Amino acid sequence: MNHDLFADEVPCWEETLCPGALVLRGQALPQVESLLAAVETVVAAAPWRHLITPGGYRMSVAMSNCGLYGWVSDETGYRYDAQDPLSGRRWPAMPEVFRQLAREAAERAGFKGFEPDACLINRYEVGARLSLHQDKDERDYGAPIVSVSLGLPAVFLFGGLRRSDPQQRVALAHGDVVVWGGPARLRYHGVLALKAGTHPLLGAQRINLTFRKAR
Ligand code: MD6
Ligand code: FE
Repeated sequence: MNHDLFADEVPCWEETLCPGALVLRGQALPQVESLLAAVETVVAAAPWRHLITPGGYRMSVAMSNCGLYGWVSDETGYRYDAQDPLSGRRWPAMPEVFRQLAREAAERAGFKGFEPDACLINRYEVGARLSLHQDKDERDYGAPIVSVSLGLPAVFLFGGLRRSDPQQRVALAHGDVVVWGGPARLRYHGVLALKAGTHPLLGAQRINLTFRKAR
């Protein structure tokens, strides 16, 4: 752990999970109000929905997207799509405050020049979870993923390159940012069922923004 008091951006704790994966504790805190306002704007145009997995299950996490591409799932599989299947229109543009935060966090983790073209927005209500998976629908694994946690805390499961590898449990709190790339890019990960609680800004939910370079 390294207390980064002298960086010229936000002072925050950096925790390395493994080579290529870093938690930036509190990195998003200064922008929280604009981030939440931007989430509202996005979901006004592309409302929360529970996607269906290729196996036919309804996901407990509700999702939306912004940017050039959105991550979607249906009976035919997972994919990035330039259109919101609910409206047939393009996804809302990526808010500048999103893009800036993603770039700064990536740079801080050693990935300079990150240009996300997709932001998946996840909403967890109490009991919602995300089972162990790899992020592998993107074309270029050279770009990292940047993940921002807002609202109620959650336990992030962080495994290895095989599904059966042991997992670390990482508590992610409001304002924490995880950057994930290089040798860690294809590690399995998931989120345990959200525990009941009330966050002062978000109430009984957790919102996660994950930025990717999809194409
Ligand atoms: C979440 N995050 O935290 C879900 N993927 O709600 C992810 O699936 C994820 O946080 C890749 C890298 C970081 C992540
Ligand atoms: Fe993921």
